[in-house]
Amino acid sequence: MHRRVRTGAIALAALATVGGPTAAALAANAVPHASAAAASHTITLKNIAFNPRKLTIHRGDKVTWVWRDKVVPHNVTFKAFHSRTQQTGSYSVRFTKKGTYTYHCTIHLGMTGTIVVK
Ligand SMILES: [Cu+2]
Repeated sequence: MHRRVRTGAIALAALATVGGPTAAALAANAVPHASAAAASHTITLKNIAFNPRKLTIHRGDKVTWVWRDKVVPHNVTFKAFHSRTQQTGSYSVRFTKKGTYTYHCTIHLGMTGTIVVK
């Protein structure tokens, strides 16, 4: 995910430079902002597991869990917040503080995950 954001910033800078000095100046300003731009990540709940189980993101990024086990109910439970127990649908959280956040499904022992926010 980090690589994708950087590529976007470089592409934007290259594109803007073609437009002339004003655009180049804008691009110079745009790069630091682009590298800090929020990204979106998806974690699936499938085969009674979170995939990926561990995800590293940046502050401000959004994570969406998507239920894919159809008949098996799951939930996403952190210390301070949690999803509903459901069989389909999704649940999204935007992480605004650095830290390591562990979570689990209260129904299935061993169904655990970690979000690392840098
Ligand atoms: Cu579960």
